[in-house]
Amino acid sequence: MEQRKAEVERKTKETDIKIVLNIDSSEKPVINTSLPFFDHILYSMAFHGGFYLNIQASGDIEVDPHHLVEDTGLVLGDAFKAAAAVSEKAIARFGHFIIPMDDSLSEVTIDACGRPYLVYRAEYPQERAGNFDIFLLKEFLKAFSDRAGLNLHAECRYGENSHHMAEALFKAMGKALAEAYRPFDMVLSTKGFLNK
Ligand SMILES: [Mn+2]
Repeated sequence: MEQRKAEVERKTKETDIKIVLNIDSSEKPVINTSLPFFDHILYSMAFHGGFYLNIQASGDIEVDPHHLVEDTGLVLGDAFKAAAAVSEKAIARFGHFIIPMDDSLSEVTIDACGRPYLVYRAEYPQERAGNFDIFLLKEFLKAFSDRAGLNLHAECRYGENSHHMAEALFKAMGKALAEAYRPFDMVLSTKGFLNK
């Protein structure tokens, strides 16, 4: 099977983002968003998902990191869509993982069906991880699921530490993505096709 790779660039007045994704390579990820905690969890996601991800992102974070975080989600969603389209082969479609991290337990369930829908549940005890506004993760997940065409259920079930909760969530997302995009021998739809 041809490797499912994509390179997507998006430049606006607010942000400049370049992402290279290879679903079929476990080469070490390289993440530079200028937001250290965001880098940390995106790295964990790709590393544990076993896919190659290179993100080079910059933007008007002095205004508010909101633009950068949301736009990174948009471009990553586009990258998954484009990379998956490289191969005609069907995918497993569903992925589910629950990951603990000390006090925290987080869960991600994915249907890579082409129809976006996000359910996100997280009650973080601290508003920040490092100096990162933890509430921005919702913007990322929404943008990502919209553009990748994922039904994404992301839930931090419980935890005492926002860093652990988010990190466990992104590890679970990496593993669930890897499972959902695993090549599969038949198209898993009773309609006979998926518009991935
Ligand atoms: Mn950590």
